[in-house]
Amino acid sequence: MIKNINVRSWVLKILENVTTIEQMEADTAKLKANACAVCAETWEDRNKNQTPHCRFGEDGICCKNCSMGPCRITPKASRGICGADAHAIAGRNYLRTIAAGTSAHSDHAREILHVLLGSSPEGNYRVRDEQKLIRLAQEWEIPTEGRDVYDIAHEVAETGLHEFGKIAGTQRFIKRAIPARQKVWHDQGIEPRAIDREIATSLHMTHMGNTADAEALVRQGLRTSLSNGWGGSMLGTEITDILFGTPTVWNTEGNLGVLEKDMVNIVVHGHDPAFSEMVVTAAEVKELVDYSRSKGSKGINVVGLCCTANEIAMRHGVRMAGNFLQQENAILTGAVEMMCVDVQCIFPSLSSLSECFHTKFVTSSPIARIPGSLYVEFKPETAFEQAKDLVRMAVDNYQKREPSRVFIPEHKQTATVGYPCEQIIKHLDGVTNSHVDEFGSYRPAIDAIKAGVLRGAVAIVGCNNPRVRPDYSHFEIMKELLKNDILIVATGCAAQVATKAGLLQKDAKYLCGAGLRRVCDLVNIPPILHMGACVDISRMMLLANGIARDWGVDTTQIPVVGCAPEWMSEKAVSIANYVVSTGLDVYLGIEPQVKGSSQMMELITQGTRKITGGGFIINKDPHELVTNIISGIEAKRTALGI
Ligand code: NFS
Ligand code: SF4
Repeated sequence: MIKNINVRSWVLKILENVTTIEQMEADTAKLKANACAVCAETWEDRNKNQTPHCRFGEDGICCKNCSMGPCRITPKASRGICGADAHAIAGRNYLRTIAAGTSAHSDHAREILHVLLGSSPEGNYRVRDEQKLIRLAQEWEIPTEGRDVYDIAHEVAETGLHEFGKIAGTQRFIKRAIPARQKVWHDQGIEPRAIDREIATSLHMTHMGNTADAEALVRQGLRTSLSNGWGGSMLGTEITDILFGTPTVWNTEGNLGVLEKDMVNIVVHGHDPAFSEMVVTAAEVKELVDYSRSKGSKGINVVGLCCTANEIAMRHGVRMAGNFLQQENAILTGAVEMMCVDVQCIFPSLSSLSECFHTKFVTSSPIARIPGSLYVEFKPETAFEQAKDLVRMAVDNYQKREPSRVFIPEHKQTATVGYPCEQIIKHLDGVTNSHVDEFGSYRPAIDAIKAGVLRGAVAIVGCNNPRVRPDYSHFEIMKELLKNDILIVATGCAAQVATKAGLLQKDAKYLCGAGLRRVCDLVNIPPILHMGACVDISRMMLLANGIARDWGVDTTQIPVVGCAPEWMSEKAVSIANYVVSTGLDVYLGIEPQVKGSSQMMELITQGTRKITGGGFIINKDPHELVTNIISGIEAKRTALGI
């Protein structure tokens, strides 16, 4: 009884401590006033101008794949000029989306592989996780005995780069999957070959005059997505860990309140940690910190945005300023001296918005050139010097800050982050004497699921999106799952919603059902495990695979599902497809743009189940979606007889 009263008072305390969506929205509204004061336009204004959206685009039934078109499917015109129907057009558009998403994640991995290829003991980039390097070399049968670490690193990098264009064979990482999954992929003809080949094949198939069969397009989509999830993204994650260290648990903070009134604020935004890691290191150089003090500031404050934030939070505890739809808000605080971006999810609007303030907007990659930005092409050989120059430039800019325009919202939350598979296993090992093999074991978690203490797990991933109330769906779904004893693993901008709300604190266990709360206590974890950036959804695939392996069942049987309540990018479509290919159901809060084809809708919600065992469940209402998730998890439990 006494215990219950304690729990209740803790629940009240944590509820008081949670930052609500309304509070986040109030901050955004105040920042919007800052925008109006300088006549700046934000995504809210542009969203209004774009609404209602073009229905043909929304339904996926506009084709501009040749210059006889564009063709649109209407009640009067059921086919394009070449005869392609709604199913062919929607299917082709969908496959192109997957190919683009795959290319983004995989090209990011390629860049990181080149950095590893150029790494050296005296250079800017070194091997930080030797153990992981050796393990990967052994997995790939690269000799390691008596060899120099950098010789091994360079051969691993070359071997990784061959995954993009290999002449024959399939992705090396698919051998990591349990045999049952490998068999599904083989039997269904969706084993991923060279990454670039799957992307090129997708573009070829969707060229005018090629595949018009929706199912064939969906199958190639699964295959291409697998070359991402069990290819490019997995490479990105592994090589990043080798170069910058496998993430460990850190206490950090998140939301715009991490910007400091009296410090030089530098925001790093994007995805490729090769750039942001250097900026973080440069900002710690004593000479530059002293220089910043000589300019009247209290020091240099580097914070992250979007997936870059996740990468550096998990490796250095660097604080996170926010997620996707907060990128303009960061500049609107008037307190950002410099925003440095690399690739992906960067609004081109940041450049004109920065001009309304003193902010320097720096682009660094030939992949993401934006007019009006200061372009400093980042090169691994000169990276550290370039980063120091940028930090110095940011310091010089501090005195140009206009104090009357500064508004830093006070909200920020503490967060415990950094749970890659290695950390999850380490924490589970801490509570059990069960047999643990070389790669560790998920058996304690499985036992908790079998006993019903934990009902299952949900991977909540993806962006936020103006199509719905930003962050709201994430927040509502997370709270409800926790109450229902369902553990959450999160990445990307979804993980940052949890950060901002305060749900990544260990005390968030008081919002959980009694079972999950006990697990959090025993294992000493928060109820939402931050697993990293979106490329790290490959970690989630290994997690699901490991659970299935230790359970002795196929991935499609375990009570683990994916959920992307507010996804927006092409990358997200590729991810959703490789999660489905891995056998898991994916719950979506935003409809994929294929509604104009009944065949495509049937294929993505039902058809893929016959191919991989997984499929999409789509529901625009977050409360209904979470009910769908819970019943989906319970149905998996029933089928397993637990
Ligand atoms: Ni993911 Fe990262 Fe965020 Fe969405 Fe963009 S930052 S790779 S795509 S918006 S979660
Ligand atoms: Fe129209 Fe066919 Fe050309 Fe597409 S490929 S634009 S449907 S003619």
